[in-house]
Formats: sequence, C-alpha cells, structure tokens
Amino acid sequence: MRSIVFGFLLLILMFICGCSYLQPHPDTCDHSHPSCSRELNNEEPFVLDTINSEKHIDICACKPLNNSHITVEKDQEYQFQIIELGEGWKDGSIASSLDDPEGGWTNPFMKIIGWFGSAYKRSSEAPWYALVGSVNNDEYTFPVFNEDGNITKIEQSGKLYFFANDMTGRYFNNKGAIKLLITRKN
Ligand SMILES: [Ca+2]
Repeated sequence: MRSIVFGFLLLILMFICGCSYLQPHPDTCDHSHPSCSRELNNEEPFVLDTINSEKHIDICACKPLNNSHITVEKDQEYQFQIIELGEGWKDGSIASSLDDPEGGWTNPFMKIIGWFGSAYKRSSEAPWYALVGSVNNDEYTFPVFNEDGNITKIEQSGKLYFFANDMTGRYFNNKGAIKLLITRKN
C-alpha cells in the first residue's frame, strides 16, 4: 500500500518538475571536476594498517560507486571527515545536507515523499541522499556521518566504496564533489 501511494506521489512530483521518465535524462554531472572524471583510476588496493593511519579520497555524488581502494576488516573502526566540499551537495533541485546524522534531503515535503518511497533507496540504513559507505557491492552499508563522532565499526570485511543514497538509475542529476578523510581508529 505504501509503495502505491509513493508511486502516485512520485508521478505527481515528476509531472510538476517536468522530470518524467518519458523525457531524456540530461547528464548534469560536472565531469570536469577531478572527483567526477570518467577516467579510470587504477590505484592499487590499500590497507590502513596502523591506528590513526589515514587516507583521503575523492567522492562524486553522480558516481553510483566511488572506489576508496581501501580494504577493510570486520570489527575495525574508522572515522570520516570532510576536508573539502566542492559545489555543494544536491540531488537535482532538492536541497540536501551532508555531514550530519540527519543528512540528505532537507526539504520537508521531499522527506515525506522519501518516507513513502524508502524501499527504493539503495541503502535502508541512511536517509535519501545521505553519504553511505558500502562493502562488497552493497552487501553491507552504513551511514558515513552518525552521532558517534562519525566513527563506524565495520561489520563485514571487503573493499570499501561510497555513494550518495539515491535510487538506482537516478545519479545523472546529482551534484556534489567532496574530499573525505578516512582514519583508522582501532
Ligand atoms: Ca538523483
């Protein structure tokens, strides 16, 4: 029932903003930004092998997967901090926040729409358009910014990726490029 109501509300919203699926999806991603470049990064896998060792990575909101090239182990703890925020963080025309536990869409109406459509989010662990960490192709996901000082205990070993928590296929209109510092804490 909830998904039917969401579908109805989404259709109305898409009609209002002229972004119907029947229309072409203009790629508004800024690929000239280094974080959003289409060039392949063949960086070798990397391990933060001591406490307080750190690495910064580039994240682009219109990339469905941002490879950190870091391999993590279960029960390791990592802290995340934005050290550079590019053009802001926005889902198309939807204003969004980034580095707080309630990050993502800030528009109250869109929050209601998003609640109805929560089944369509890539990660159920974080709000729409919040920054999400992912291990092993979304088998395990977590919100990057939380109320524990942005520290997360990793629950699964594997390769660490990041993405904006959007619907699959809706990354073409995302805006945001950041540099994220990742620090091992235990
Ligand atoms: Ca989007």
